[in-house]
Amino acid sequence: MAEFLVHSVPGSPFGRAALIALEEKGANYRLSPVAPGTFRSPEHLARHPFGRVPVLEHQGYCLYETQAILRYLDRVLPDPHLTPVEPKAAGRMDQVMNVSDWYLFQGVNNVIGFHRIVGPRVLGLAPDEAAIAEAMPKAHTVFNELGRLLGDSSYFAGDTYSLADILVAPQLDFLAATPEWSQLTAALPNLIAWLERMNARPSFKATTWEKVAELAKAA
Ligand SMILES: N[C@@H](CCC(=O)N[C@@H](CS)C(=O)NCC(=O)O)C(=O)O
Repeated sequence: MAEFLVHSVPGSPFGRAALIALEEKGANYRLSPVAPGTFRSPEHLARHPFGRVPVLEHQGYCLYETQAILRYLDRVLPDPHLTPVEPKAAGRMDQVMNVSDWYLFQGVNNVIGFHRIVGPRVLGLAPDEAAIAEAMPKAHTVFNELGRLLGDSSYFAGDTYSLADILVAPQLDFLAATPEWSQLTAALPNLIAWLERMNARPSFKATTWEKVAELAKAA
């Protein structure tokens, strides 16, 4: 029996971050797919009262909120350690994780990613061009700030690959599949190169939308 159970859905950037962390740590895990349309079912609301994914189960312990899941996994599976020890690097990691949740997801990916990818691909909806155009100024602000925070470093926390890279990369990879990506990254070659490096990692290759869809089918 798998040690960790992840309730998620193929394509979810938050769910992917949890799966990437498990892959990085070589953990024994299983995906429990949450079918579209069942996020607010009594069964799923019992796990996640806000009706979202992912949810992690481990030894009878149930945890939602991706940052909490990532930090929990880093505590129970400390090898390789994905939180820098040096305080300034750890502070940068925490900052970037909050930028990801508060500014990159809210108002950028949940608008542009939703209308360009989730709507058409999952729900059969046409993109809302007005909503996308309205989100672009905020998207530019967030991208420019992420580019500034990354600077010439290999990773967001500096020299160390960390939970910040794991949380941000699935969000940016989602946006990389939209026509807005080239405009948003036109002056940010460092962000493009960083995402390419992330996508080359085995943990990222193992958790693409297609790979997670295969796991969901096999579950
Ligand atoms: N704060 C949550 C956000 C999770 C989230 O928004 N997940 C999306 C999928 S990527 C979701 O479940 N959306 C369902 C909905 O909005 O109804 C976390 O960090 O886990």
